[in-house]
Amino acid sequence: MKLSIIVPVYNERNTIREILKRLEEADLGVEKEIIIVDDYSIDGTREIIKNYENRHKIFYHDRNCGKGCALRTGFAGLSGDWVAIQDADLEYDPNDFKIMLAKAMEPGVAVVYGSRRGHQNYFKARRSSHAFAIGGIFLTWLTNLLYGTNLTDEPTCYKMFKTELIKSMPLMCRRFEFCPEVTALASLGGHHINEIPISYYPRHKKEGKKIRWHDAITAVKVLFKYRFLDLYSRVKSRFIK
Ligand SMILES: Nc1nc2c(ncn2[C@@H]2O[C@H](COP(=O)(O)OP(=O)(O)O)[C@@H](O)[C@H]2O)c(=O)[nH]1
Ligand SMILES: [Mg+2]
Repeated sequence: MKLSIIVPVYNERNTIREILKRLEEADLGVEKEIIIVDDYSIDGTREIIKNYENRHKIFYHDRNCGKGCALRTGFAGLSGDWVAIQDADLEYDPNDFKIMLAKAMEPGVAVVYGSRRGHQNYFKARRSSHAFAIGGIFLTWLTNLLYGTNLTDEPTCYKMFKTELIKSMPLMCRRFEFCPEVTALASLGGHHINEIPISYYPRHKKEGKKIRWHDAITAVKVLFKYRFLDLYSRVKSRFIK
């Protein structure tokens, strides 16, 4: 069993060293492959990452394209049996991959999400704005409504997939709409999304958080788009011969 961990990075010079250290030190009980995708950072992050070239696989984009683009670059270049996503900030704890992997190893499982909902920090107002928490709850509710899922945290970064599943998905996302797109495609493909409780240490906009309210609107559009494309193709296959 080998786990590929993709780290999409854009202007994270304050946290990139620490998150790579935590990833390297995490004892997950399986072989790890760390893949860093630098999305044309211009704050000195790229120069820091260059020091890791002999230890990890690194891809450099020649223009800023978005987190979704960076993830797709990573998926194309991975060699593990499973893949996980690790943001380049310190909001998540790589040791939590271990409990997610335990679930991943159960027979028939292809998707595991780490859920932040039960963690004490999810609503911690001082560091994270409430808007992110409420936006996340709304997107999770909408996902459950449209896809009949029973999720507690859809927009979590900690998503883990069997490599053959993620490689089979026709992903088109460029920015943060990776989350709703991959959730929609997994559910429509009939895959149960397993959730495991994880920890969470939210950061504030001032500390570099880049996601914005309009990303939630894009997420809503993507959730509707895949639901209705699916309905349309079902109706078409039934009535239009
Ligand atoms: N590759 C890439 N990554 C990005 C971009 N914008 C943000 N990220 C990364 O995506 C991750 C999540 O960003 P963040 O603002 O913390 O949003 P979160 O999804 O709410 O945690 C971080 O690792 C960022 O460096 C981008 O344009 N390109
Ligand atoms: Mg983050």
